Amino acid sequence: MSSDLKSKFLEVYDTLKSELIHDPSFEFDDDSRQWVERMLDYNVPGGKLNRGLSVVDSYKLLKGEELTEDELFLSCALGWCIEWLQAYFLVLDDIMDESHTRRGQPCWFRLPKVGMIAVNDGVVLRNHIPRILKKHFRSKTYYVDLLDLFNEVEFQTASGQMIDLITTLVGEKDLSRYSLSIHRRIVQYKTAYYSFYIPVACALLMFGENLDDHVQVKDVLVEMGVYFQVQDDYLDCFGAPEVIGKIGTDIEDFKCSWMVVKALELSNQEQKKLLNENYGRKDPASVAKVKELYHTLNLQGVFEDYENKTHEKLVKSIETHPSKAVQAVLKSFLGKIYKRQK
Ligand code: GPP
Ligand code: MG
Ligand code: MG
Ligand code: MG
Repeated sequence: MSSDLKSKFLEVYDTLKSELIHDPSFEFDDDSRQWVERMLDYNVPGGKLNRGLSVVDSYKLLKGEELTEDELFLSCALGWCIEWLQAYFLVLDDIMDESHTRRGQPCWFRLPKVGMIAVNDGVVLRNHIPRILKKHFRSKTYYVDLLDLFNEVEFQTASGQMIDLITTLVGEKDLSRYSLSIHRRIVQYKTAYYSFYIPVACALLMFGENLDDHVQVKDVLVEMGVYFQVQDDYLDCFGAPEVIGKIGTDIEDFKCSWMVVKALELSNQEQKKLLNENYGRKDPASVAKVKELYHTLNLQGVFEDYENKTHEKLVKSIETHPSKAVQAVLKSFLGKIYKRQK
């Protein structure tokens, strides 16, 4: 990714932000304008921007030649809609997961002045997306398809988040319910569609394609998304907080994480007992015992093996695609996440 493209991308952020805080449908005063600006700057642009930049990247690869100024702006704007979607999900996810840090700073709701105003900020972030789309895409033939795409993906993500949350219900803590198939169902919905499918789908729509003709692309991207969330589950436990920018909470939150599912698969009776007694507890001693068991079971090695095999499978499956341009889009996306440390 060229630094030129990244600075262009960030320039478009400033334009979109300025349009939103001068939206004539609301009578902004200084306080409300300042709040929105600060909220956006805190939550929208501070991540890796992989999802957003992938729209531009993918569109370029599909077109096969330099983009016009207009195409560049529009693909950046679509990329930002995905970053807005991500910000909306993360602001709310951090409340639900009782997280402490995100992108190297306190979670938005942890700021004393913010608290539960963050819930409404999540709703505001979500509502910015159709406003951006209306302003810049209303006259496009693919406008309805774009709106439909964002609606579908939001529904899928919220449904995945729902199963992520209801499988952990307090009082019913029962690890025997956790399996690889339940894990897959959760992560396919809560992560894969919004992180992997939607950026490429946006580029395809902008390129004039019909998404019904790209089921194979969708399937590969969903597989990549599952792999990405397995990495996220691994990093929650074994990642360095100063690198990933967040402190893991999956053990405390009794999450159906890939780590605990693998640990259950590999544990003997005694080790299962240790998990049952310590998984899902907030006290640091219990968390340390669970992590120690993960070490004993060599989950790092198990993960490495999974990562290598999955990468190989994904490359093979990408190479069966008839279009070289589409192959390049998928490979570029895979290259961005393979062996990621954050
Ligand atoms: C990632 O789960 C999933 C999301 C951020 C989707 C949230 C969806 C909503 C409808 C709010 P995670 O909790 O493992 O992510 P992280 O590790 O980044 O907190
Ligand atoms: Mg979370
Ligand atoms: Mg979560
Ligand atoms: Mg996580």
